[in-house]
Amino acid sequence: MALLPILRYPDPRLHRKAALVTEVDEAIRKLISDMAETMYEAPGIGLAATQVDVHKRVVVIDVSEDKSKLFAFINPEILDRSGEQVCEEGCLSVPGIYEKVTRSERVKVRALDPQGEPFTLEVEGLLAVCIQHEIDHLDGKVFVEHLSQLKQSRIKARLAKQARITA
Ligand code: GNR
Ligand code: NI
Repeated sequence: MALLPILRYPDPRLHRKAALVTEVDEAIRKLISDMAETMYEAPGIGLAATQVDVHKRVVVIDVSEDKSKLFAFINPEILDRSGEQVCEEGCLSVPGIYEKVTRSERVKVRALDPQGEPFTLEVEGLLAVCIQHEIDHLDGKVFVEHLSQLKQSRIKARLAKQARITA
């Protein structure tokens, strides 16, 4: 197990598009276990490989209260979506910033599990928000890019100021 450093917005590496995993092997299982440890330690409810500078389509999520329901998604795809919900989102790559984002209320996801077996899952609520947020990361998109240009510039200014204070 290992803790992995998390990239911070506006790092250009957060905008890379992650590649499909072609073989689910020990290296991918090790990545999943390191990502889970990093997510729990942060703490966060999800983490995409892009955020730890690994540009492969791998996501971990645990939205349970007691951190007992870990999901791993390899090559996740949204097959179907319906409804709308607004959730105040945060991101481990954009620390201290919370903004409302509108996303689908329900999504049907297909992915491979850590054994390389395909599965589909229908989810709603926070788990659905989180899967959409993580798949965006794999496509090089950070949640603030759902906001207006004005909000994005304000967030960049706020983060730059924070960075000067903590430097
Ligand atoms: O920890 C996280 N919390 C969160 C809250 C609302 C909507 C999405 C998220 S995901 C975030 C962890 C993260 O940055 N995942 O990429
Ligand atoms: Ni995020």
